[in-house]
Amino acid sequence: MIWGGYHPTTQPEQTLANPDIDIVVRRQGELTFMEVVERLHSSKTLKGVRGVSYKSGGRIITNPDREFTDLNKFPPIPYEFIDVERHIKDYKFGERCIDYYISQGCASACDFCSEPIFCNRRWTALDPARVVDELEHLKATYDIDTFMIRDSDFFPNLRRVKELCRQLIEKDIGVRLTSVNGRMEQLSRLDDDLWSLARRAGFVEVFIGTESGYQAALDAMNKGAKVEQIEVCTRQCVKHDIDVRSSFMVGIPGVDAMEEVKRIFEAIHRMISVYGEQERLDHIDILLSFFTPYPRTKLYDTAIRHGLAPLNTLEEWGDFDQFDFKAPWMPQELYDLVLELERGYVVELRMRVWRVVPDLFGGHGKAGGAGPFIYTWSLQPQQDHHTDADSRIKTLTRLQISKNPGGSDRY
Ligand code: B12
Ligand code: SF4
Repeated sequence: MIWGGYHPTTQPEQTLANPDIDIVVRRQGELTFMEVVERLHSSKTLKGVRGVSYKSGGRIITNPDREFTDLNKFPPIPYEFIDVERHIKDYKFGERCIDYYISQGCASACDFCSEPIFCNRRWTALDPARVVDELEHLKATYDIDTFMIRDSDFFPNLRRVKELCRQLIEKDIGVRLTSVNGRMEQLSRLDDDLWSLARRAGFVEVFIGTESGYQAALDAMNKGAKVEQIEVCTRQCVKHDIDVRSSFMVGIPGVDAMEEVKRIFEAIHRMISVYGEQERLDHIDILLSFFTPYPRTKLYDTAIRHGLAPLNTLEEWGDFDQFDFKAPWMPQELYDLVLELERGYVVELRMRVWRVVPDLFGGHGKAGGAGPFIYTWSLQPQQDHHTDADSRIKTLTRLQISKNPGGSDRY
């Protein structure tokens, strides 16, 4: 059995310790997998095949890495061999949306992320002409109207971004590009011309890995971003009619968890408010999740120092809760609060926050109490005399989490 992808790449020996797995293809799979298949097909050994780890004579052999390869050297994806229809989904911008990637890798080095380990901080992107031809082909052949871009970081090379935009505008193929991933620090520096060019080219949504509204947490994860940049990016997006999807992560080891949660909620509130002020709440999507350690990342080591039990086998990693990981350093009350918001508030965001939040917190303007702190989430119309639903949505929420010195829930 052959495995590839992020986990086997970062933990080849551990993966191969599983008796059912024979070969691990590390990093980019295209050339390595092809060579492996050719060798196996002609009953040859894997000796010298770069980028593989494998079992031989009861030992695990790790061949040297393969050079990170320019995506343009790979042949186009042969869509005719797959059932494309199965991969088409509807998304808020269109009914026939498919995942697509334009680049691979990332030059940054966030300490929670597997990407820098996977690609050694290298980055490669398809040539704009090839992208446009392929999108045009997919639209013509399968009637695709929306492409969800799955790159880890789309924006490092602005010359390419501009060229792609120009070609998309020129060909006018009428497709939308959504969830285009950019780093906050980089997006906050893009000028109006580029935002407007991107919008005209069909970029209707960006994905911002905001991660936190707490500077100490951003620094602890080596994000290279500043809290102030959150609002800069959001305002640029709203100005240029581009939707935002933004992910936040709670539970970074080594930072003050209470302060972290509080600042994250404040940042979410500010982002939502930017869209709320324009009555454009349907154009922002917030994803809130818990920090989850991944193998060989710096924050995995930090997590161990803060009480995480080490994960030593593939089976342990397989059983590890990747979705609602309750870190040992995360106070239960804060964990429950975030879970509540993650499950109720965030999921329901597009359905009008103001309807959901009071249910969670016990009614309009009312405070809920939990353990050693209290939290208040209230809906405050911008002007008191406005009582209709839309004006309430405008300002949405005001969240306060503070220590409840008495531990009482009378508030
Ligand atoms: C799209 C995506 C998703 C989608 C999946 C949609 C779908 N139906 O495929 C969704 C949103 C559901 C998702 C969910 C999750 N994801 Co995700 N996801 C991605 C993303 C953005 C793109 C994946 C992709 O298609 N890339 C394009 C392909 C071509 O690249 P690739 O998958 O790496 O494959 C190449 C090589 O790895 C190798 N290869 C891969 N598989 C195989 C297999 C064989 C046999 C061989 C030979 C080679 C090989 O060859 C390929 C070509 O070079 C990546 C980040 C990224 N940009 O890659 C994260 C990523 C894979 N996800 C990640 C994570 C953590 C998750 C979640 C756990 C998050 C969460 N807590 O909810 C869940 C887990 C879901 C699950 N059930 O497993 C991490 C994985 C980290 C790790 N160490 O494992 C990544 C790397 C993001 C990150 N930087 O942290 N994800
Ligand atoms: S989180 Fe994003 S920017 Fe940071 S290293 Fe990973 S892919 Fe790159």
